[in-house]
Amino acid sequence: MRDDSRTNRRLARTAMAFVLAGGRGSRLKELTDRRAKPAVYFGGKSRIIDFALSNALNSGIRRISVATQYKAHSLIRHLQNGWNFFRPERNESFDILPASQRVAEDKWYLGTADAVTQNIDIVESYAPDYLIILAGDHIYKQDYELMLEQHVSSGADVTVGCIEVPRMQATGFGVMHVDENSRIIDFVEKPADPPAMPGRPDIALASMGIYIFATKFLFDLLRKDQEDPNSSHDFGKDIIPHVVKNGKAVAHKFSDSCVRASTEEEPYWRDVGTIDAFWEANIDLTDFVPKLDLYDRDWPIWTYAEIVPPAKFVHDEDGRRGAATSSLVSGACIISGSRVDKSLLFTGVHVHSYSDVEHCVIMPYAEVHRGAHLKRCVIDRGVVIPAGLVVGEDPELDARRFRRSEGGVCLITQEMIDRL
Ligand code: ADQ
Ligand code: ADP
Repeated sequence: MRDDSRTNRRLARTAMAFVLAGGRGSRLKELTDRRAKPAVYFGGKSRIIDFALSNALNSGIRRISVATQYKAHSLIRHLQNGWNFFRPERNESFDILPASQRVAEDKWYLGTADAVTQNIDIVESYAPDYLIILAGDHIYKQDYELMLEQHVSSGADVTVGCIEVPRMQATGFGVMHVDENSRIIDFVEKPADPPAMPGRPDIALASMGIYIFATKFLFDLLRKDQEDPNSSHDFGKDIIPHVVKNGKAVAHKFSDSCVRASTEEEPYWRDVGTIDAFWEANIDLTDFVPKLDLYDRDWPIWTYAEIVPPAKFVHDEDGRRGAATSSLVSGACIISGSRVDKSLLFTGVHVHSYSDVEHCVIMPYAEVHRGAHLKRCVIDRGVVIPAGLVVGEDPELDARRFRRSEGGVCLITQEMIDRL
């Protein structure tokens, strides 16, 4: 049974989630050539943005805005297909806000804060008391109602979600110092030499890029920021450091609101910003007991899924078994006379006879022709793998043909196959 704070959801109903989904995610290389990082497939069935959106929905939030910019077509199509069930007559809203030069003819969204500033009129028309600013590109499960409760009871001007990370990994994050009351006393965006937590030389306290503000407080700040010629109009670079210096910024520990089966379970939050991190977070889901539970019916990850026939596993005409073990296989997949192990197959993937697929993430409607041997690959949507292709045996050959990561994972797109 959930306790009262989880069933009342009073604060969540007065809040709007504003999801920043405009970044490219350039470290994902060719995976984000044609789609923004939030639209990249994850977990056998979903897209990355579904996690932040599902968290908002499961937290009781019924007003959501998504700001898009870079290569937004695939993302917008996904949102229109899967997230179209909000109803104005129930005081719900779901707005897709493409950077469309709303403020001036020559201005796209200049930074993350500007993505909010340019839509102040739209947000104000719904009059939410609180704004929860989220990034659309992280994998985690979090109950934002609990973070809202802390925000209100602490009297903070801004509450920043934070997580402990190994110090050397903190160079890509905002890093903060907090006092004994969790008040943020210092905040540096992407420091080259991240400051450690007191008494813990190997750990830094990193911002998750999740912020809660009272709407009015934030909009006053954004209007001032818009006039500031020295501002880059970014939350991490400008807005948060400004509040830390001139107001009351408070840190909210992810472990206080992350959704998990028991407090023994480690809080799970992943950036999946690189090919290696992306591959690993996907393949981890094939573990006997994965660190991220996609099967928790109390905290479902909603997505758009096409209505397709079931996955099918068949003996081929020579009587070879078609089987998948320790794998996540979506609808409309056909595995015929081949072996699939420790892999994720999204909708409509075909694996033909005599093939061997291991530790692979295969996106929708890709096809693996006969006798291919694939290990540690990420295969983009619709890629046709030619018969007999071998990947994962010869690192030098792989690096010449495909995008081979530091961790030895090969990203394969159709353009790379066409060049073979
Ligand atoms: P980064 O993730 O590096 O750091 P950024 O690239 O600005 O910050 O992206 C934040 C979010 O905004 C992403 O979801 C991205 O897709 C989106 N975004 C980027 N530019 C946008 C634009 N012009 N319009 C709309 N959306 C846009 C931030 C914080 C750090 C924090 C990390 C946590 O600045 O302090 O530690 O997030 O990952
Ligand atoms: P998704 O991201 O949903 O998997 P696709 O990979 O089919 O979608 O396409 C991503 C984006 O690239 C879409 O905006 C689509 O319109 C565009 N696109 C798809 N195929 C091509 C192509 N061959 N050339 C140019 N753009 C394409």
